[in-house]
Amino acid sequence: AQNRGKLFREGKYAMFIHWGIYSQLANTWKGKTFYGIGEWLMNKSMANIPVADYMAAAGSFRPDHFDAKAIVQLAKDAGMRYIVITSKHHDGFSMFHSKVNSFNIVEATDFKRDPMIELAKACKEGGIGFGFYYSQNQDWTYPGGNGGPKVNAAGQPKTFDDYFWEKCYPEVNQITTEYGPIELVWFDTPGGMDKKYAQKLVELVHKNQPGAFVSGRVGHGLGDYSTLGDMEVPRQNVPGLWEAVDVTNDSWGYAWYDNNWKSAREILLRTLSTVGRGGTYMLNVGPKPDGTIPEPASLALRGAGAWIRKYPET
Ligand code: JFZ
Repeated sequence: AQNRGKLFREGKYAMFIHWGIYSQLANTWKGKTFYGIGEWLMNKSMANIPVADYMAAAGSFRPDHFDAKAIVQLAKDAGMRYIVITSKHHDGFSMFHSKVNSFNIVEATDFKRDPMIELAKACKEGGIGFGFYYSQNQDWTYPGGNGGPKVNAAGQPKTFDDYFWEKCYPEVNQITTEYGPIELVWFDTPGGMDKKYAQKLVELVHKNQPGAFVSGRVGHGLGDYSTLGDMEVPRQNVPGLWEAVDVTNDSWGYAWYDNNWKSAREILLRTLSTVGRGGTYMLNVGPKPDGTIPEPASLALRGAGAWIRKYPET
């Protein structure tokens, strides 16, 4: 479609949000702090949390101060044109009211709200775009997902194909039909996922959302654009349609000790370094356990935004 990925192509600057149960845990488990990217906390490489224990931790997820309008206002003040948020990360927790996975924010927490409905609505009202991150290959809690249990609760073997058709495909169908028009689906870490699965996802997104892009990390060269390595800001020109993804501090998901905040000036320079070379810059914020954006991040975003918004596109 001619208008596919309009805001990606024209907007040039987006907010990325990594938010999940891991935000609540903030890189601690059983009183111990782990150092690394927060959304990987349960992984073997970090706290190595058993699936049942991690799933039980959803019960304490209570981001009561989550305010979709405030986040949209922040993105607008920053000069950003759309927001992309984790609908499901590698931990398999659905941050929306999933129809196929009860390990979701409405059914497995006391919070009970579907924040994606709130955010989609706030973006629409605020006149900015919206999109979803979805971890299609890695799923560490659903039987058959890459990195997940190999058997179900009844001890029966489960394959990737089972995971794909029972969870991944229906969830991607849901996020591309129930939250209004979206800008893109940001798939990630394709690993060894078979091409036939990537093809199914690309077809599904393009069918349900003719205006939406599919990120390059769907794999097999099937995406609509490419993404540089994480936190990499180019110092040379890069060909094609591409983006750089970056963080306001060091971790995507909230980590309590991570105070390595970029200044407004650094954010501005990194935005210019990307946009000036023809790319789109997507910059991450990680909500705190209460659901609000850390103050140093919002200060820096607004500082850079004050300059960016002085020069509106004509
Ligand atoms: C992935 C995720 O594993 C991570 O948790 C986060 O969501 C990030 C945005 O994406 O990590 C990657 C994926 C690709 C590269 C590096 C880290 N890469 O291509 O350099």
